Amino acid sequence: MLSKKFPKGFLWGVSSSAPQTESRKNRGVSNWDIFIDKNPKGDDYSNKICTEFEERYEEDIKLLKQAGIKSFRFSISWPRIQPAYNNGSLDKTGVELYNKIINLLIDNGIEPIPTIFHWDIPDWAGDFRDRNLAYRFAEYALKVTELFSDRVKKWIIFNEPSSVALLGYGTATFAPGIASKESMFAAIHHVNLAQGLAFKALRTNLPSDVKIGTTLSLSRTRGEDDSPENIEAARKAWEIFDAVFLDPLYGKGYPQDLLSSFEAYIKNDDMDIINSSPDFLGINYYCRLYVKADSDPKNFFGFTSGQAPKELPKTQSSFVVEPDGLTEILLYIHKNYNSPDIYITETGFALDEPEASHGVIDDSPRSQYIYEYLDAALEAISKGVNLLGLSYWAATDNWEWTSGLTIKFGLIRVEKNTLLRTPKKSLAYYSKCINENSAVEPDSEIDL
Ligand code: GCO
Repeated sequence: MLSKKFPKGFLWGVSSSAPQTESRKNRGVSNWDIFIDKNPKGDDYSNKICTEFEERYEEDIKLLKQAGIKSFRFSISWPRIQPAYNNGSLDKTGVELYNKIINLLIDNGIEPIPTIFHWDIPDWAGDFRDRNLAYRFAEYALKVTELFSDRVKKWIIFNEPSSVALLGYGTATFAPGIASKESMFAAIHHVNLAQGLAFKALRTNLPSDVKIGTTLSLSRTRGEDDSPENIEAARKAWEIFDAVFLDPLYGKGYPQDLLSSFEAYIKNDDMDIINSSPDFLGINYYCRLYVKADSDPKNFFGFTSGQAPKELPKTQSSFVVEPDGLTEILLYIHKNYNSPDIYITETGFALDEPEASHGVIDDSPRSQYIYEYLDAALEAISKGVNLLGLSYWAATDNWEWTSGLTIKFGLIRVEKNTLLRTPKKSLAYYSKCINENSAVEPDSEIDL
């Protein structure tokens, strides 16, 4: 019987991001503002307000403190820190906001773990088809980390380069809304280069006690059935969604059969720059990616999304509940990428929740799912994986990109219009796990 106990010092956290929680007030225009405003779908899908975290962070941090949360992974908004290039100078008001957030977290015994880039690019900086954006990003990353590295000891350079490059430039699903094979391969290489340049700049200039990592969205891919064409589709999906980011980061270069698609973009010592072997790897895991072959010549991926096993519980987002996939990816990374230190920087469940009744939001399925994923993480740890922490996505309900405010991941409810915060039952459950440093059986009595 596996112990339900996590190792001593396991870092329990919650995650969020600036573009999904901060309003547009007092910051520069971002690529996502432009993308959303091109095709407005009403207030439920607008990022104009989000949760006004930039004005209400004290209230949120107080709730995290009360719950015993040990770390808070948030992101710093590039458009807020550099609303215009201004010879590289930073906006004082924007800097002061993060100064206050970091200080308040530390004063409350919560470790700040900032993500430098969570997809929001100031409109003056361009987009990842342009190699120069990689250098602009690295210059910004160094300036912003030098400001706070006296107090911040873990930095996450990127959040999910795959989502940025594939969904932004390959499928037009995300900002800037491009669907082009050439643009996608250019963007993949340039986000890798941006990340590598930032790693080198931070490693050279930050204090030696600062740990530098980055976060990839990772899961082992599967065909929707075991037919040869769908097994091949899964191999292709692993290469383009995972390996083209993971392998160069760990010095393995691009997958051989995709190399020709990158040749136009690789220059000089790019691959040495990209090879960064981070101090820790952040993994965002929700569920496996299921695909099926697609021979349509217009689909340059060669596969399309497939059906997940029908017996898996569905959530309000496109993710199913699949804990064994978490164990699988953790063991795979451990075995194939030099047993790195790992933090799960995101895992979470969007639910169609009931309204509050007598001040309680009963999102019990979320507690059950958290328990199952904690159990899956414990299995990986028992097999030797250096899993050092887990951050639930998300601290509060927030703006879920093109799904807007309609999808709720949070441990804390944020009411539309009033922005009133209400802790959900799952926050009390997560708090109990933290307090016992264990995967607690969710049906045990939980004080609210
Ligand atoms: C991502 C992003 C988050 C999402 C979360 C839920 O992983 O896509 O980091 O911004 O909101 O994953 O989809």
